[in-house]
Amino acid sequence: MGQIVAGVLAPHPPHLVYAENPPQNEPRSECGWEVLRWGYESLRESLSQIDYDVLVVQSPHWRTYVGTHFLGVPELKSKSVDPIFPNLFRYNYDLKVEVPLAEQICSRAAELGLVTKMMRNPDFRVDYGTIVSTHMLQPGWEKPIVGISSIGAASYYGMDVMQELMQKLGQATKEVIEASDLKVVLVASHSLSHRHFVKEAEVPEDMSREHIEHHGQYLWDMKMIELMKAGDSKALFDIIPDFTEQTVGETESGGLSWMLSAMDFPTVPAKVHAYGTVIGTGNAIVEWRPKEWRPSKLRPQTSVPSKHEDVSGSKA
Ligand code: 2X7
Ligand code: FE2
Repeated sequence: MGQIVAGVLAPHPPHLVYAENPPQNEPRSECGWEVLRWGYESLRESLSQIDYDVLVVQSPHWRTYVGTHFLGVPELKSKSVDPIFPNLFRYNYDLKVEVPLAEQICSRAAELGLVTKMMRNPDFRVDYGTIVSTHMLQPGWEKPIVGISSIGAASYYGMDVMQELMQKLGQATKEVIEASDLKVVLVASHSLSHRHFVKEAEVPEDMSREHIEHHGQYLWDMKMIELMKAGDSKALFDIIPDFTEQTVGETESGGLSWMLSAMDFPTVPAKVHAYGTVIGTGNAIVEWRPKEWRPSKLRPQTSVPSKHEDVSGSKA
């Protein structure tokens, strides 16, 4: 019987791949963002202890405006260049897609009322969000992926509409995986708070320049992490619209909402492998094992950050 064996929050700043100097990426770095890279190392070690067949990755940087799209070509090979940071990320990828699983999630989501579409263009350029998260999880690209786009519903309609859509997409994902014979790791590829610097340091990996862009967004990130560690997924899901508004959160893409829904709102505590900033954004590397970990004794505080709660007027 198929199963979601883990869900991970796996942020995709291209800086992390740049700092690792893998053979696939052209630019070279001296160092950088070690806490996050070591967090990915710890997550890889953890995932290496479980048996899984496929990574299902949802990315904010494959933005579709009409419906949710799914990669529908068995092999995709090209160069991915980050449009904002071409100096850091020019990555040659060669990946495999688990098309039948993608097709089934696509159909089931449509039955539940979502607009969906399979992407069949063999020359399609895969976005850097999908590539960075997948690379950091498995630099050797051993397992195939299912790639899911992020619909622009949060900006078209609002976060509440997005939450509803992601709840349904999560339900479709869960039903299809459980009816399959596959063991799956879900990947929500995004940062948490997303206010960022508008000027890059002369040496991008100069860590004396790296810090959170705004203290208020840091407090919101900590609130989210506290709920993850407490295993309170329902409260976490409910706070996502406010979090997104206050921190210009990349949660706007729906990845975390989709993943929590697909995991049926786990009450087990999540394991936080790392938290760190990249050009001022907040990034957490987090793992849920829906079935294995015991419920947390940690109780979250009920209030959201108070002293610095309103960060909406800040300079981002
Ligand atoms: O896409 C990103 C991101 N989410 C965070 C930080 C830096 C760059 O790119
Ligand atoms: Fe991003």
